[in-house]
Amino acid sequence: MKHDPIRLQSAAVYHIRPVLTVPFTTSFGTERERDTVLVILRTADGLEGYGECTTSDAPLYNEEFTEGAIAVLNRFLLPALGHGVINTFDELSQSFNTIKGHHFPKCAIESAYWQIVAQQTGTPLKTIFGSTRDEVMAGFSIGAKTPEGIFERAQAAVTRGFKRLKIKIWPEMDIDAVIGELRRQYPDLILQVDANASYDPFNSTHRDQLKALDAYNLLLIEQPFAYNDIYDHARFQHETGLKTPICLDESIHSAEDARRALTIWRGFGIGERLVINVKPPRVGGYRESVKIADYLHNENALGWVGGMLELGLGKWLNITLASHPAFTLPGDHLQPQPYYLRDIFTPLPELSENSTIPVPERVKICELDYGALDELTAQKWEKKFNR
Ligand code: OSB
Ligand code: MG
Repeated sequence: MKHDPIRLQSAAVYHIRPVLTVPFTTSFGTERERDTVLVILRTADGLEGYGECTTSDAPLYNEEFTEGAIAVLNRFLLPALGHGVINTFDELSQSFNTIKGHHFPKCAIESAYWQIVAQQTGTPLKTIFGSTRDEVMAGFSIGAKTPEGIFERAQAAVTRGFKRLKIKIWPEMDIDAVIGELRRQYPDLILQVDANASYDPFNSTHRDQLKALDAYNLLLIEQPFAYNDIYDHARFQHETGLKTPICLDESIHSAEDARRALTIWRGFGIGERLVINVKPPRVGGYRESVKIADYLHNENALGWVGGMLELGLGKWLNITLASHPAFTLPGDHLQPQPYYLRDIFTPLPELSENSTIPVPERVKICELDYGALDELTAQKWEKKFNR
């Protein structure tokens, strides 16, 4: 995407604490209030771009966490922008090249960059991302602790029109009492589960529990094993003959990882039973996400866009990315109620007919409510670029 040089005037980092309307439980814990980061880039000619760094207060999903991300932003990523002139995407990306990992804060800066490019060139992000569809399928990721909580949220979602639900699972859960019961209550619903790395591929009880999931006609089983494993996932599927596709979330950090995974699954002759969950923060940005999408599309492999409990902005960007032709499965874009008591972005996505969301064509994807931002801000840092 060609654009005039972007001349940054300042970059601001906000440590924010948005409060979830409903607590979110996964195999690694429960979150009520998020402890996360917003980045704002401002240009000399008055454009603003925003970026969510969707880390949490503790490194429980993967290695990244909020204080670490803030340190990396202030000490390494923003200083790597030098005098704040960005001529091309490649230039931005190269300035981060030597800084290993820390994909969440890199993604936040890239998010802000693309919004500035969109406004400067008058191009919708949908066009920039190479997306084609006008609407995307949305599902709801249920993070409830108890079976009653899961049934209650499932009922609310089905009533609201959701056609796809994702349920968090872990080894101590009575799977038949929860997943089996949901399947019996809703025979036609698209159902999938997410274990967030809570099973052990060498534990025979765990193996039997996972194999038993084949009985419930699930769309996929997300990340049963270690957050940094690819191979053991594939080998388990091959050895047990598990029919339900395995979806990798935590362990995919790049297009290279997606290629490695598909190569391993194909090596076992089970390529059609691999699914890739793409999350821009985890892979270090939107350009890398599109690269994965292009790869999956070329290889005829399955993918979808996951979520990290984003605020309005991150959800709009995920929805826009999800309209890429590679992403044929529903994404974690919405809940039956708003995610947050107070969001800092407007408008927020909403569910339309058939469990879909229209993909925005606007050049400015959403507005930032500075009043709300102030209220949620714990601490703020600002860097001025001097030329
Ligand atoms: O594993 O997909 C996950 C939220 C936080 C961390 C990890 C995950 C999730 C979700 C929520 O499942 C998806 C959403 O944003 O609705
Ligand atoms: Mg997941």
